Amino acid sequence: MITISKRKFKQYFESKMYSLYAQPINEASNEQHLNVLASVLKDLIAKKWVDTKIDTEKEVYYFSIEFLLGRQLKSNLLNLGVENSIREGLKELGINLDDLIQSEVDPALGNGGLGRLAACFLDSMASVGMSGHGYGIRYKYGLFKQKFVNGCQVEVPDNWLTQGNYLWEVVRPNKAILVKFEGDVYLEEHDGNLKVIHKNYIPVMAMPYDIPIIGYRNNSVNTLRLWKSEIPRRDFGQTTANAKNYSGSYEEALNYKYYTEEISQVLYPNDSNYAGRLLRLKQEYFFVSAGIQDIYRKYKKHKLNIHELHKKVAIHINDTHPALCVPELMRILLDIEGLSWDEAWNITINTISYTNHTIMAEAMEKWPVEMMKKLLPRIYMIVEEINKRYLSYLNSKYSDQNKIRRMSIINNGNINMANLCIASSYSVNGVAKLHTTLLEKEVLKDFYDDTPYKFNNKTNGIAHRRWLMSANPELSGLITNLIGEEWKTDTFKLKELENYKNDNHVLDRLDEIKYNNKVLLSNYIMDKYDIDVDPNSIFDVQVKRLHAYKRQLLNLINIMTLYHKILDNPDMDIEPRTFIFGAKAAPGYYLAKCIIKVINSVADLINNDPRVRGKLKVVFIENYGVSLAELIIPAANVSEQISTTTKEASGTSNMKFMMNGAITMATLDGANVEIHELIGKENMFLFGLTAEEVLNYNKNGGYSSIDLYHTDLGLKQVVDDLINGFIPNLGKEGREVYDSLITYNDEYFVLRDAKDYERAQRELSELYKKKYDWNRMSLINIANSGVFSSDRTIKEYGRDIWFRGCEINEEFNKL
Ligand code: GPV
Repeated sequence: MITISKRKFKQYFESKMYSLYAQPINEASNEQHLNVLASVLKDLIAKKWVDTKIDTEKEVYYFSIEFLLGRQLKSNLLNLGVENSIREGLKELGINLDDLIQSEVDPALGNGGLGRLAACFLDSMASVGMSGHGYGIRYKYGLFKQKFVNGCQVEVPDNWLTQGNYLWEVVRPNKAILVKFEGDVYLEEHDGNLKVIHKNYIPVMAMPYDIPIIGYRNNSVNTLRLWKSEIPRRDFGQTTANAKNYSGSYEEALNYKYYTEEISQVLYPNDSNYAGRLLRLKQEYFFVSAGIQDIYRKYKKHKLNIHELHKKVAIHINDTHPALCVPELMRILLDIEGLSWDEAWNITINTISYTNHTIMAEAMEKWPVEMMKKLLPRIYMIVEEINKRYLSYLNSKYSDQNKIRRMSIINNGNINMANLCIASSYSVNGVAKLHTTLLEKEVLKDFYDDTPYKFNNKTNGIAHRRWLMSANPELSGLITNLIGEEWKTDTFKLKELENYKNDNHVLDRLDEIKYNNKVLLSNYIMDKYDIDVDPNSIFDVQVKRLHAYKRQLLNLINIMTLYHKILDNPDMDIEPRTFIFGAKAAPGYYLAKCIIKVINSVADLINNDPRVRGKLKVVFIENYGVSLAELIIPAANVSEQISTTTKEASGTSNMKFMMNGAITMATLDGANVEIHELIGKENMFLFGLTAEEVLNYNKNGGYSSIDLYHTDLGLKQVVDDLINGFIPNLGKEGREVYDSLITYNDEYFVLRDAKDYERAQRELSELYKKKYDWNRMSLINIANSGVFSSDRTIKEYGRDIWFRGCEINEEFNKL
């Protein structure tokens, strides 16, 4: 927490404007105002942004290949507690703070849930006062921007660094690090000892760019350090004595420059899907090696005892993308510190912990041995040795060769990264109760049976400061009026809202706030798409990545069914609904792109049909991301969480919607199960196959979508619409979607769940007519959402994983 008076701030702002731009405030652009403001704030926190506390307490390093931060200005002001004085000060200088807030870039250095979770965790680590820092990549281009052209997704590069630098970053050239690729590895004798020598490697410089992560009103400022890859500068201090020689031709020099810069050029746009590209492996090793070397350097600077690294440092790997932390740490302990294998291994497995984020086979990273051997020769040697020792351990314990093969780190010429992580860490966690159970009982059963003590659950969470306090100020105000301020630092206090569940004034106010948020979203939709949506209609929202398992298609089929029903019975009494979608598809995911085209075509059909005017609207909002989520989620009445049961590890938008008072329409998948545990089936809408039923179909077969199609004529009608010209402007995309449902037997049970979904949607519609019942339900949802603050999640990580057995643990034991 810092304090600054309005008067002081104005002086500060003005002198900053002169020192940065040498011009008066009223001549500066919006962009310059924003730069000056960020610069003032960075000065104010500079003292607190200490480099390290490593010598006093254990530090956590969170490695993630994605960090989906969202805009920072508003949340920084909120966390610092200076929004009011700064807003007033700016106003007197003729500047509107909200304009600045809206004009900030939204750094899209992530795809979806996994990257956003990492950002929420940073916010919570700082806010609960934990010394926890992020390591990632400073991609030059983040996730593409999405445009629709004739209903199809078109990807536009996300050139977010238009000014060259990001508003909140500080570059630290004195802390650049050398990362080595390719080359040859030898054992050489030096003074009677064997040493590992790496020759002819390609040196790449990792340049750190630091972003401050400000805790909520508490003095903590942690760091997100993102690495940019560069050709080593001339004055780069670190030795490149054994490096490949690039003194040759001009062309060779250019190729080298390209090789280095390419690494941090662009974020891979896949979500929950492994593509196996060499450049991605380079990215993974690049940021891991830079981060591990950075930790090691800091550790040595503080003259700490290397034998106790695991007592001072916790390294967390966010899914398997940073799995090379394991061999990289081993490399340093073996080749630089000269420790024995056994000691190095003991330190490594007591330092590294791992989170698994999916059970889907196509997301599991498996790197070809040949690729890794060539790109990372020393690292591969270490992985091979880990595998050799792991296999001898397994062989001493088990005789079942199939089991041993399944658990092996290297198998069939591939390195199984999840297996490497599990074998090499002291903690493996899933991200929701059901997900963790599925890991233990199904996907990772062999490992769970072998080392059950490593496994634990950490149900995901969200930064309530961003997703409630900042995104929904009116609702936050109401909550504070009713129960006081304490919920802001202890979200379990939200439970006290239940005392008002029969207070009609409160329920009316809740209704009014939701309406106001819907008006804001309606205005956006009107400005952007010239579509007139009625804020009195039910806002039914599905926003998330486009993926077959998330079943946007199920939502669409229900919309089509409803559409036909209204056409058949024009006098039908239906609650007016606005269906809102937002979703990016991975550029190479053809079916997902076809689904986008189908939704857009159906939207066109319905929005232009006078027969359903005032009853149905469908809006697909382009370029869904963090900033749009902050506008959309507070305006939702209905939260669509309809993934095929067992497929969504957790989901986190389900939590954001709940906290903002939307009613959840859900399968019992991921964290929906825990929402249900909290509020019961009477406060949400459930449908669909159970986890057991899905597992049973997957194991024993017995599902035939075509049989269902022939027996359910309503369903047949909408499926046929995909290919019979009923939906205008739809070509091969309709056929592709049709085939996924019929020809390929509907892998995600869309048709199987369609009827039950329709039933649940009908019930929801009925409930909406009873205003107070609906708003009571909404209030109960908000009141029970406190457990989904990522502060709770992070405290659990601290207590059960990072600080387990440490003195500092006491602090995180107060749950
Ligand atoms: I693996 N997730 C993601 O966003 N990208 C990935 O590559 C992988 C997982 C998601 C899961 O799909 C969500 O269910 C989960 O809530 C989220 O990770 C955070 O754990």
